[in-house]
Amino acid sequence: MHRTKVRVVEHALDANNTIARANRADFDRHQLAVVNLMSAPGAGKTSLLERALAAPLDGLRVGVLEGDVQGSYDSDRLAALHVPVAQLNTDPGFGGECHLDANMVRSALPALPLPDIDLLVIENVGNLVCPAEFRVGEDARAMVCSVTEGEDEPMKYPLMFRSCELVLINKIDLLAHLDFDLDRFLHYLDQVNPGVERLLVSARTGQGVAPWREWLQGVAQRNREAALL
Ligand SMILES: Nc1nc2c(ncn2[C@@H]2O[C@H](COP(=O)(O)OP(=O)(O)OP(=O)(O)O)[C@@H](O)[C@H]2O)c(=O)[nH]1
Ligand SMILES: [Mg+2]
Repeated sequence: MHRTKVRVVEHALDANNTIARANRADFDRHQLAVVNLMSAPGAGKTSLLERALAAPLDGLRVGVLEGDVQGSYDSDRLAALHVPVAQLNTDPGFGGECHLDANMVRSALPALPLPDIDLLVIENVGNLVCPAEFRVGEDARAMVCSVTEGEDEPMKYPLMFRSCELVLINKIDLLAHLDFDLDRFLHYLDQVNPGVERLLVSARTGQGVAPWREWLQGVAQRNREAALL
């Protein structure tokens, strides 16, 4: 019984990876760099995107794919910045999934002007477990962990922290009001993903937004260089 269950999960992930490769091929055809942005609910993904995209990103044309269980709150916020945004709801079509998978992303691609975008940021559904398991064809993964979540998060959700190239430690403006032990958090982070790039940021004050924007530009630059090889 247990073995059957494991096999079903493996098949589901295999099927997902096949579609993720098809997404990747489409992204490559359009020379599109793609970032998968993940976090627990409310850690600050949309706020940090609003900050990053408030001014043009060094000639880059950016699009956003918003993943939420329901509603268009986040895509409405980002559309106000005049970037192309598509909203993907996992509730009506997919039964309220707690993550985006490659097929959901694929279904939303026609809603985005792919030939006119250089960088696509996918804001995943707020969750620290399932989104880490499903590749969607992205070039890079970034996650937000806010200081209100507690310093032991890397030890409790290691796959998420391990599968990202960048960890944004957000709401740093609140540090003075919390017991959060930043050194201990960084120690745990290095235990699960040694040396992973990390940025101390605050979407409230703007601290760390400049290097966050540079990181996004770096992903697009890397993609352009790879296309030339
Ligand atoms: N003090 C403080 N509050 C923040 C910061 N970043 C975000 N918030 C607040 O945290 C709440 C959630 O922020 P969002 O940006 O919507 O978080 P999210 O990760 O996109 O949330 P979901 O999409 O629901 O998963 C909002 O009330 C923000 O104003 C920050 O750096 N400092
Ligand atoms: Mg959001």
